[in-house]
Amino acid sequence: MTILTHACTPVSGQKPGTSGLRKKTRVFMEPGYVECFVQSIFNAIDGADGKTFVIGGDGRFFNAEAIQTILRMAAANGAERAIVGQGGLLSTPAASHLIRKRRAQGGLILSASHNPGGIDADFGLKYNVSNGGPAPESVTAEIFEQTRTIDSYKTLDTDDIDLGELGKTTLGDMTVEIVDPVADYASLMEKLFDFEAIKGLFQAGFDMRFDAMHAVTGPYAKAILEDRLGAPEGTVLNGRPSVDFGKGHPDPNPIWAKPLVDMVMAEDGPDFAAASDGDGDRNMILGRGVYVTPSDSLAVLAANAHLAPGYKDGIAGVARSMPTSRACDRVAEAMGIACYETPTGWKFFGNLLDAGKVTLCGEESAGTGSDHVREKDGLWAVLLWLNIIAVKGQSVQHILRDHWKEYGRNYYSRHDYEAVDAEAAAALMTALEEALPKLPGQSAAGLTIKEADQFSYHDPVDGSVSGKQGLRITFDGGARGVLRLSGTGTEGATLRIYLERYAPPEGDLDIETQDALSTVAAAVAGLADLQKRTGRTKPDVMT
Ligand code: VG1
Ligand code: CO
Repeated sequence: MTILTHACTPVSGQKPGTSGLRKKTRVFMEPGYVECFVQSIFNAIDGADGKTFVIGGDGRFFNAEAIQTILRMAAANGAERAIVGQGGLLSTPAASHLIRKRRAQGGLILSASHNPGGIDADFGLKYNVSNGGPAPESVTAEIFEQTRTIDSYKTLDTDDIDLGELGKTTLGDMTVEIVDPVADYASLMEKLFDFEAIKGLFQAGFDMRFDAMHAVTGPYAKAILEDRLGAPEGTVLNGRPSVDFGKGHPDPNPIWAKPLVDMVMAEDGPDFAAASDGDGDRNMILGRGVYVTPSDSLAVLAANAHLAPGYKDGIAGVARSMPTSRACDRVAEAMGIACYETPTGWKFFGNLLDAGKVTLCGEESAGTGSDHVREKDGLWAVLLWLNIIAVKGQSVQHILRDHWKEYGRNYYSRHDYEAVDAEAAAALMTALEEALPKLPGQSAAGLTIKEADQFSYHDPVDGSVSGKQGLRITFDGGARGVLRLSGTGTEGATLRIYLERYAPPEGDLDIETQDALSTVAAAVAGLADLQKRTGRTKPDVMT
């Protein structure tokens, strides 16, 4: 087998964002593009020689082709073994688990997550390290450095291998193992949760729908919910992964999963509904007549995790991304455990999880997870909810209301302004950042500003500092607005405004969310000069 060395030109803008590199699919399809980025990854980690990598993706358009390229390059770079999900499929949490279980040095995960798929949509590639989690900033910075100087990549002159056939083959001197993408993950779930109790729930007629959104969790959800837990066939909707996710956005929120939300809001709707995203790391939780915000979900799970066998000894601590509502802080306080606030992106939870400082983590963007892997995990969250429902014998609505009555309610919403002119968005952020020191004491939309700062994170484990992670404005009375620019978009800039307001247990717990937050929204829009700077009067997406 000949190892070929091809020239490649450094391509600017290959900067990994919140979660790996995301670009339009056609950009990834440009000759040499994937190659240049993958070689940069190998160079950044001191080569691939003798290493084992886990490789898989969410099945979107170009997934299989990119995997063939990566395999040839891994072999040419001296890797010893590649463990690949059958058909090129691996959900992000399942890939994280495989890296850990097989003690691989790393993993290459192909996904643009909740972004649409297809030749005119989005593609992504992310490198995960040996703890199973997304590469920390030190590694992504080195990858970025490499992309700017790289001038050649190594590959093999070989045919594609059959990704559909389970078992071992070789590619050059590298062993390629094609594995069942579901089996190990399903066994892990069986260890964490009381499958007998959940089975009992379904036997008693508990009615659930899981919307896999034509994405990667279909096979996982069918194997676990329908085959192992005995939920009736038809529980899993849109369960066959498709390259363009049925032309939808595989984003589990009330906008993109509206049919599911409508179903569960109906009087005769199912008891419980859930959805996951393109790569299976996000989750949305609903009960009949009620949508659980991801921030509330994290708080409820933290308060009740001990009801599941995998967490029966309690949890060490919780962590949430900064813009996530502070609902879980109240639970942590009551439990006497620590609550950490990290920047947006799962990579910041890795150190806390590795050090045993936290057991559960979550983000407002529909991400929840625990120390069982080093990624957020959609189906895990669904199973933990099912386990809690089975033990408590209560509906989602009941559990959520009891939670608010005990801890109070953090009204919460995120407003996204998409495809904003990138310069205008950057200018808005700079102007507001410069104004921050003058804000305390001023009033906006009738609210008095208490504090205002730019969030900077000091990692308590490795001491690293990550600056410029979002602008925070808190108001007297505890309301809060946070602004940051998305690091996962592929068109212009996406401005995210996160709004929160707290109502104590004895306060009004039944206000419509957007009504509850309208004053905070107006205050933030005014302070940011939103309309003038972006030309927008209302958000594109409110979740
Ligand atoms: C978004 C979310 C963030 C999440 C990231 C990756 O990032 O806000 O919470 O970790 O997506 O999720 P940003 O920079 O666009 O706000 V996924 O499901 O794409 O791996
Ligand atoms: Co995702």
